This record gives sequence, structure tokens and C-alpha cells, in this order.
Amino acid sequence: MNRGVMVALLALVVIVGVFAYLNAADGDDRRASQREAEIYINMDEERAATVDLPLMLDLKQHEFTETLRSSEGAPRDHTYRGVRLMDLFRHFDLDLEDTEQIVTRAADGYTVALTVEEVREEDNVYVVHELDGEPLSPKEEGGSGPFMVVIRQDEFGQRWNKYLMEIDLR
Ligand SMILES: Nc1nc2c(c(=O)[nH]1)N[C@H]1C(S)=C(S)[C@@H](COP(=O)(O)O)O[C@H]1N2
Ligand SMILES: [Mo]
Repeated sequence: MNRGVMVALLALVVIVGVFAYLNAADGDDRRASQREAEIYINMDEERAATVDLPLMLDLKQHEFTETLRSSEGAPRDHTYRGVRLMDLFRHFDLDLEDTEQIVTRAADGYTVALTVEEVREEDNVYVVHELDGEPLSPKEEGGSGPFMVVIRQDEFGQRWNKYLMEIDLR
């Protein structure tokens, strides 16, 4: 191998290394901001539970792939990781007997109403915290997190709720 090629290869290795390092640091930042984040669950207009990442990680994790049809480019497959919304309610012994509607609300005011039947479905409504193996980054960093509601049966994602902050049981 001649000297020029060696130097070029070395430079490449260093550049790739620096990017890998910066990327890992980004991931740490995202995890840190996610660790501060909380979701409130309200029942009959009163705070019934507070959900954070450690609590979520204690519940059964689910991973699945969906096609994201974003306004910002071509459709792409992404892998999401999170918990069933129903498992969160179960964890806090929130019984949905008298609940007519489940309303999720986001930091930007986006509001999505779900039926109890939808939430009870086996493989439909999730609160996700990871996208393609990385923590979801917050809105300020151009992400859809720190947490997002994914409704698998909503093919076009209009009812997915990015930047999830609150869930009302009514
Ligand atoms: N919090 C919040 N979630 C949201 C939206 C939004 O404006 N705010 N837009 C919805 C719509 S209409 C779509 S198609 C998907 C993807 O939106 P994007 O293309 O703006 O990422 O997110 C959904 N969830
Ligand atoms: Mo949309």
C-alpha cells in the first residue's frame, strides 16, 4: 500500500471515530433530557399518576417496525420501542370501567382522543421512548419525543401524538 493511501485511510478512520463519539454523546444528552421528562395521567380532572422513563423501563418492552409517512420526506421504515398504554394504566391500577374517552395531549397542544376499546386492543396503542435504537429526542432538538403515542392501526400517523405530556381519562 502506498503512503498516500495509508494516510487517507487513517484520516478516514479518525473522522469515523469522531462522528461515532459525537453521536454517542448526542444519545447521552437525549437520554438525560428524557430522564427529566414526565407524563401526567389525570382521572376525572385530578392527577392520578406520574410516569417517567425508569418506570416505563420497568414494564414489558415492545419493539415493532412501522412506516413513517412524514411531511418532511419519503416514507421510511422505523423501529420503535416502548410500552403498551394499557400496561401503564394497569401498573397504576387505573380501572377504565367508567372511562368513556382517553385523551392524549402534547406540548404543542395536539390532542388525540382514543376509545377504551382501542387502548385495550392487544397490539395497537403504545407509548414509545426509542426510535431505531436511540432515545427519542425532544421537540427543541427536532425530534418527536421525549415520548410519543403510536397507534399502529392508524396507518398514516395523523393520530400518533408526538411530544406527549398528558393523558386524561374521562
Ligand atoms: N404533537 C403532535 N403530534 C402530531 C402532529 C402534530 O402536529 N403535533 N401531527 C400529526 C400528523 S398530521 C402526522 S402525519 C404525523 C407526522 O407528522 P410530521 O410529518 O409533521 O412529522 O404526526 C402526527 N402527530
Ligand atoms: Mo399529517
